Amino acid sequence: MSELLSNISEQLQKGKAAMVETLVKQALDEGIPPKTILDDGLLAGMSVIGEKFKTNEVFVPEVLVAARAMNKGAALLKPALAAEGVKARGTAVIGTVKGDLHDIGKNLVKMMMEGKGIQMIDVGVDVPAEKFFAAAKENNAQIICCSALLTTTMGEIKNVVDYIKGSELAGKVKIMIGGAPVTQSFCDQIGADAYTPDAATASDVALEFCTGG
Ligand code: B1M
Repeated sequence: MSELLSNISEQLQKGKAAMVETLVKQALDEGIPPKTILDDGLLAGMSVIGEKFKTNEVFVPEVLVAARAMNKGAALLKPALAAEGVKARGTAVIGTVKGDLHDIGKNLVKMMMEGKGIQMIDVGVDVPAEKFFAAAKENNAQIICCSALLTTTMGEIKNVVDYIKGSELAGKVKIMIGGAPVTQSFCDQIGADAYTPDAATASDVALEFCTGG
């Protein structure tokens, strides 16, 4: 990997958004293909952050600033990537379920998934099953991601699973679930496709679903 690309990765890990922007511009000026800048610079950096987050070497604030740097760099690459015909690796709808207004974890999951090159449709908080369904249908999403932070709203995840299973999207879209009170046994019980305990693991699993792994 070129020194410039590893520098982009390192600055991203430090959350230096302005520096990442400067370096991404420089890389484009030097004629490095946008896809290479994305894969070997930005995504490489986010992947390191994801691993460190899993092992508690970095925490939520570091992930948030790294993700902001990632978004700044990615925004510069977007027109060039579109011109090159580079498509997102997949599409996922994400939201916090009905009755629940917590969105910090949901936003982290979204950022980590964006860091894997997945297009994220964020439907916000307090989201009923019908809205998850409509957004997934409209955007041809492969995944619906439900977050819940309250024991009282966990049941709403089951409503989403039941609604999708009874809809035309049954078997076509995977349902991923998470949030502090959610567990693997709850996931098994309601028939969701995957539970993950943290944002980094969620992004790994989402990429597997998108790439058919
Ligand atoms: Co609320 N709140 N809150 N709160 N709040 C909790 C969750 C609570 C545990 C606090 C407590 O009592 N100790 C408690 C829930 C108790 C329970 O149900 N067992 C609680 C309560 C009761 C409430 C209210 C009812 C309080 C009240 O009004 N009486 C109220 C409910 C409002 C509503 O939602 N209808 C309420 C309100 C709020 C605030 C608005 C003040 C604020 C939310 C601000 C916001 O989100 N914009 C808030 C906060 C901040 C918290 C705590 C302090 C922090 C939550 C958080 O953001 N954690 C929380 C106590 C705590 O956890 N210490 C608490 C950090 C975040 C990164 O973690 O979201 O778990 P988390 O995400 C993790 C993983 O869970 C996972 O990835 C993330 C990290 O990698 N993950 C997923 C999350 N979603 C995923 C989805 C996936 C995969 C992984 O796949 C799709």
